[in-house]
Amino acid sequence: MKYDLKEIFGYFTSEGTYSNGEPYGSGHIHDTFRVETCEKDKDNYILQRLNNNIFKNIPELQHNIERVTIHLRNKLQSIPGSNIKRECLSLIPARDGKSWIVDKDGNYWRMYIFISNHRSYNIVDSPDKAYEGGKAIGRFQAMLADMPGEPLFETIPFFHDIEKRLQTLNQKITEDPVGRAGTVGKEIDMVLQRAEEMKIILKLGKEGKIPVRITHNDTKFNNILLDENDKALCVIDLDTVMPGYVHYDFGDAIRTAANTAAEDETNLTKVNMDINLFKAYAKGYLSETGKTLNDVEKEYLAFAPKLITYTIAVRFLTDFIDGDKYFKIHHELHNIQRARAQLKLVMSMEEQYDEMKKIIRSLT
Ligand code: ADP
Ligand code: GN1
Ligand code: MG
Repeated sequence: MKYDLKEIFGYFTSEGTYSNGEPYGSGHIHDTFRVETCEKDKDNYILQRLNNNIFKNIPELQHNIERVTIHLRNKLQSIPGSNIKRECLSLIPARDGKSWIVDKDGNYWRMYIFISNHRSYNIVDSPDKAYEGGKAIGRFQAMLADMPGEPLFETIPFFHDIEKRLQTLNQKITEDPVGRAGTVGKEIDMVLQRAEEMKIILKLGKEGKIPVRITHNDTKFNNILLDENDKALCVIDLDTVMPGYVHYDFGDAIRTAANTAAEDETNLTKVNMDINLFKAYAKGYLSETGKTLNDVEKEYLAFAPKLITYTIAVRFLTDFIDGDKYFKIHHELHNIQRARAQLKLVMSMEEQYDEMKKIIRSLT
């Protein structure tokens, strides 16, 4: 093990004694470990080495998460029967009172209570699970709608700004730092052909037709934990909770909840959007938010999955051309494989777009 997890665990004010720590989950950004404690009646923990290459301001990032989790906890406290330790992330303070530490090598770490008996899915195989995911994100947005205070810090500026993402792609194609741009001409063409239509959400925002709300911005299905009965439990991975449009959360959730295959599937015939999973997620989501969204927000919900799937394809493609500096990869072609699968998913959504619009209309 590269890190002395026991020593790092010791910097935090945990209950229970360190027993062992192992890499955990399939996130693309941080190094995540599950720490088990010796005592059966004490919590286990998630210890994360934060990616401060991507998140440039860890104190502000952590401050956001502190504010968000305090607010969520207050809300949950007023709901009878809620289990705060499982329905909301709990940051564990370090011995100096901060919610993160810097180790002797300059690594940033934070610790959460491990949410016990959860289920996490990279691929969703039933409408019931998709529905529960929709409810979880809808409720999350609804609970944060009245968070007091200043707007949240933008942990990654222009995170879902497709105009900026396309500019970066073009810049990397020109620089071609590792000589890969020539090998992905087909994917670049597929992206450029669709560039104009993807700018509509930004345009609606600039015109004031859709409001900026507090959104999660990384609603990949494995960031939504379900309980042992596959019911909505907890939304995790709060690093990108910041001002945004609801379309970003809806789109990213559909990208993952309604994909019939893995995000990086190489057999592209397996990659499709399942319309029943789409419908179920939308139903769950709108059951919590239907009353608060305005008409324009609703009208463009069906468009959102195309936008976000396209945006993530652009980001994977850009990272491939840039020499894999951003996302964790497991082999040399991983990012281009991911980009291809996401582009195939965009095409599947395009084919079913009329049906998607009909479904949203029927639910709103
Ligand atoms: P990344 O940004 O790298 O995706 P996450 O914060 O999503 O990091 O954590 C990675 C994975 O660790 C999650 O997908 C989930 O499986 C698991 N995880 C994170 N926090 C918790 C928690 N408090 N309890 C249980 N599992 C967690
Ligand atoms: C990353 O952190 P994780 O693995 O849940 C990324 C998302 C992408 C996703 C693609 C901060 O999500 O934006 O959609 O990978 N998170 C960040 O799988 O960039
Ligand atoms: Mg994650």
